[in-house]
Amino acid sequence: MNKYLSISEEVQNALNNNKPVVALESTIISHGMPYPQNVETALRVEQTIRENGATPATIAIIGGKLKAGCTPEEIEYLGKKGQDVIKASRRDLPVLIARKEDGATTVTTTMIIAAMAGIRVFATGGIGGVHRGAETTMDISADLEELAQTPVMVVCAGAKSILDLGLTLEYLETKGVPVIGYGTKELPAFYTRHSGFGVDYRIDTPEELAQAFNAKLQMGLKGGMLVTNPIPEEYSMPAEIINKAIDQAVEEANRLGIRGKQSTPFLLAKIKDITGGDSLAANIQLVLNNARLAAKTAAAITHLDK
Ligand code: PSU
Ligand code: MN
Repeated sequence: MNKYLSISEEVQNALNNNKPVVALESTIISHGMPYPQNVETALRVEQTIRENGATPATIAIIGGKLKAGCTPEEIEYLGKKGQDVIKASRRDLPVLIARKEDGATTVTTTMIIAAMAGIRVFATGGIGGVHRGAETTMDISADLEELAQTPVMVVCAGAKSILDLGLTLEYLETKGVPVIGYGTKELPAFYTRHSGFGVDYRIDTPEELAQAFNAKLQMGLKGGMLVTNPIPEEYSMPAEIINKAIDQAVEEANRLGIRGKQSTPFLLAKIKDITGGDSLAANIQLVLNNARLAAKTAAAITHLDK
């Protein structure tokens, strides 16, 4: 095992005994939600994974260690420090590790560390993608490249229209990443169940998700799989309200010249302010919903292995 990786005892025990484990990211804690809702949500998500029969492994970089399994104290620390923690993508790992710094892991780095630890399923809210206007800014999230090369299943609620959803799907197609709709043939748009874009396949059970992912691994096809799970109807937001808020946030980001890694955190915070917190409430619910599906799917994968 590489000397930079530190797997918690609980997670290591689960892995040794072929018990289901679900990875969770830490940028959603530090940069994706405000304190203290970020910490409350992170702990609730861990609890939900336990209730559904799996072991949670919140992933982060602490003091230069790649942690698979954070303690509640470490989650509180990351949540309180918020945007002062470095948002760590693939390119940030070498220097952060050499300097023994802290880092909040994005979808990209959470996948990298999960794969190093032997964890195959990861639950989050939304992934990064091709940003609107990427034809001139070239702002395309490293998350898409990671999905193309690292063998982890990512369960999310689709992508937000802060991104160009059509271009994001095209990119994933080029890179050979299967995009699955859970119980739907339409790509969910995070806060709402509908985007107007189709996905490759509809799958209705955790067992079939497990079989498809297992087939990919066994064939030796590199890369992960993206499972898009629509927000439950009762928590979804009215499309006109959320789309207006997103357009307004994107306009403001352009006006202020926000770019690069600041872009996604800025937009998320702006949308929350414009919607008076309604988007945060929806965000929390969709993450819990993804945690449930990921836990069941991780369990189904361990049954296939036997
Ligand atoms: N989308 C969300 N919440 C988040 C993120 C995206 O709804 O917290 C975070 C994730 O960590 C994701 C990252 O991997 O933003 C993407 O950032 P960028 O667009 O800079 O690649
Ligand atoms: Mn970017």
